[in-house]
Amino acid sequence: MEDRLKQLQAEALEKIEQAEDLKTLNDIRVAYLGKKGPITEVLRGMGKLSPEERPVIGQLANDVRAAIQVKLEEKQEKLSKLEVEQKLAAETVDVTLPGRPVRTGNHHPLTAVIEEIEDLFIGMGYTIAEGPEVEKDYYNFEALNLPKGHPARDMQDSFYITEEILLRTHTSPVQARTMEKHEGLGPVKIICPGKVYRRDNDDATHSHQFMQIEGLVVDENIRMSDLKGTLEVFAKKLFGEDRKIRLRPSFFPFTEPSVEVDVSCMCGGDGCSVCKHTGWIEILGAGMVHPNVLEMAGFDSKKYTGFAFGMGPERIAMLKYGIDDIRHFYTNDIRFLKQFNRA
Ligand code: 2NL
Repeated sequence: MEDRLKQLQAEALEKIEQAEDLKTLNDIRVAYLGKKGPITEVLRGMGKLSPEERPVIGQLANDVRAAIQVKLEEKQEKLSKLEVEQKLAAETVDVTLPGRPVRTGNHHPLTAVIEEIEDLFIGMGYTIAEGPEVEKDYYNFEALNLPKGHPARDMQDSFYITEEILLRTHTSPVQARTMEKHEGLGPVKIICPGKVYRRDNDDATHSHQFMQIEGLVVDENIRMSDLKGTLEVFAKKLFGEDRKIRLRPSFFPFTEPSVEVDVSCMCGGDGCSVCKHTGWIEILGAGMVHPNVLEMAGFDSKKYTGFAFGMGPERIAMLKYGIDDIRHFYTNDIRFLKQFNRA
């Protein structure tokens, strides 16, 4: 029995020495020291021994158990440490690596330009007005001094829903509706941004769907000089304080007189491809609201006068950012869109 115990001790210590992980170590503990283990078995069989042998074997069995226990604890500590070290080595983080950049979105360049223009006019006391894209012939044409059969209608061919309902060809119907709501009482001072539609063939500078921003001021004593001063402030704020504007006579059915408005080119008049060597770039159309338009909207044209202007944000954005094809705004190429990240 003595030999058996010594053999068990040697065997257990050897296995413990060779254990490579905590699970194996626990298996060894259960196998040798557990209730069904060989040492417990030896102790149970003590009754069969002679009284002289009993204390000797008892002592030895306890010593063997203690020796195995001590060895187990030593090895467990070693393996635990090793496990932590391996874990740390595997999870090493290089804190000096640069972080991943945070990806942020940005406004569409058209939205950015429209909002910039809106803010500029809000700063001059205007409010923003919006209206339907599916519009009545009356508000899109008739109320703007374009009766049925008027030749100027040909320039703004639309998409028709019915004979009397169409997709608006400009944002002017929003202004006509707003004036009507005022019931002949000024002042009206609004900016109307929105989507408009025209039957047209798409190319680098034309689109059947595009954006427009129109402005309208109606009050007593509104004069051409008010229009000119307003547009001068607008052009300088949008393109730079060193820019000038110039008005050329033009025609629109809803304004009289009508003007075409140019901003001086950034080339300073030396001549470049943007201004086609003229030193001037056309940016919008404008004029004094036609008395017929005021009267149809319920204003007394002897008491009230007004000015109005209209521009295309696509064209403004193309000039501001040097974009060469209007279709870039609608085709959603992320490489194009990402370039217009405002600070
Ligand atoms: C252009 C020209 C213009 C207007 C729009 C307007 C609206 C009302 C009354 C009178 Cl309700 N006028 N709008 C006036 C002149 C020019 O737009 O070239 N737009 C892109």
